[in-house]
Amino acid sequence: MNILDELEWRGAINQQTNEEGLRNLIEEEKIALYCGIDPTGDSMHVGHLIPFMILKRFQLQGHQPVVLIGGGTGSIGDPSGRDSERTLQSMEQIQRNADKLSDQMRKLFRAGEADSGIRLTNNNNWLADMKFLDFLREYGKEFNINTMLAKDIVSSRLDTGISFTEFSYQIIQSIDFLHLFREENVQLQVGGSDQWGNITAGLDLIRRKEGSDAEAYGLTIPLLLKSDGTKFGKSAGEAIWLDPEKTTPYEFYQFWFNQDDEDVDKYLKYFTFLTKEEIEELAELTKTEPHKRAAQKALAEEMTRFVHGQEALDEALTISKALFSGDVQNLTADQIAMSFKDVPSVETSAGEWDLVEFLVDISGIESSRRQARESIKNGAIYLKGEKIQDIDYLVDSKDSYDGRFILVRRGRRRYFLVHLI
Ligand code: 545
Repeated sequence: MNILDELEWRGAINQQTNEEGLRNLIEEEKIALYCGIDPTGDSMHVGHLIPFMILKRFQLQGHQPVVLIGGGTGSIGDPSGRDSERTLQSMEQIQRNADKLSDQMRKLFRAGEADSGIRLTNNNNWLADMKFLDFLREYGKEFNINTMLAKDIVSSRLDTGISFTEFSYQIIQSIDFLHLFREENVQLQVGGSDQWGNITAGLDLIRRKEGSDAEAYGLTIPLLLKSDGTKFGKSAGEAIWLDPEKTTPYEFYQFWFNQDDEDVDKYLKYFTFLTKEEIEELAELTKTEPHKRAAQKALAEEMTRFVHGQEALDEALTISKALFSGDVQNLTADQIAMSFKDVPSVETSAGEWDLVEFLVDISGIESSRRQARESIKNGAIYLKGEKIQDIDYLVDSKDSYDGRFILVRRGRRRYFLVHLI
């Protein structure tokens, strides 16, 4: 299947600047394409992943992907999709974030390995030393204020206000596209639908500088919504991060595994590299034997393997199995150590506590005594797999595994580990 037809089938195209032009170009030759990310945070979450997976899909068809880390643009911050001005971050913070994001990208795309071919670049390289008068003479002159004001990114902020700094953001992202077009032969920029204004601004700049027949294109992907209309990518209000320190591989696995039947087919198309045939087969299984959750299992396995690797996936599967059987009483201390090494944990010296104290002060599982008492009464607290509803219960080494760990469960599947030292 042609890459654009494939993206269409996967539901991964929102808007294109010139569908026919891009189609013809791709039929004739292999192209270079890019997507950028600003180091305004220290990790991607699952929502950021999609455009980069599209780069990967192009790569699998022989095209050349370029991942741009926005060390320069990130020092300003994209106003897209925000209703208020950002606070500037320190250059040191941005640099730290950029390093982390670069590592994440390298890991994801196995940069450096023979088959990867992904190029990483940082726009700080060409933006940082640009002189202000050069900026105004070379680029500012090409931008029409009325056009800039009409972009959603800016027009949506005219009521609440936007600084000259954030207003200028679209110019610097445009300079990137022009730079990569000139220096790396990049002819396509991909991004989320919030990037449409920045991408088209870049195309305008390329045409003004390189002539109206310069061949460059833009493609955006749709904002992903769940079938219930809420935003995709959060679990219990928390973002699902790619950084294993922020979202453990086990939690990551569970996030995908817990998707609804209504959504799972869409996500398999959108996120995985499974083929059309494989995905259609899984969709059929969701209809005929939904209780087996074969599609969710495939989705969770594919995604965990892609982001964290096979070993982390195996670990997540081991933990899931133990937790779903509920049979944690019979696990050994060593098995607990292995299976629960990814769940939140604290250390404390051995002792004897009343349950409320244990939940609030020792483990920090509950944020207040009132909340702790409520959880206990509601039957949400389990020690070593057993529900404890006695407010006066005394917690001590009898509740532990070999005096080494106390395993607490809160609600259906939140586990915590207290290490006794
Ligand atoms: C900068 C310079 C360029 C090209 C692109 C950029 C970045 C772009 C932007 N993108 C978003 C982003 O989020 C911050 C992540 C923090 C870890 O702001 N101006 O950097 C997101 N992007 C991925 C998708 C997006 C977008 O990285 O495009 O739509 C989210 O899905 O919001 O030359």
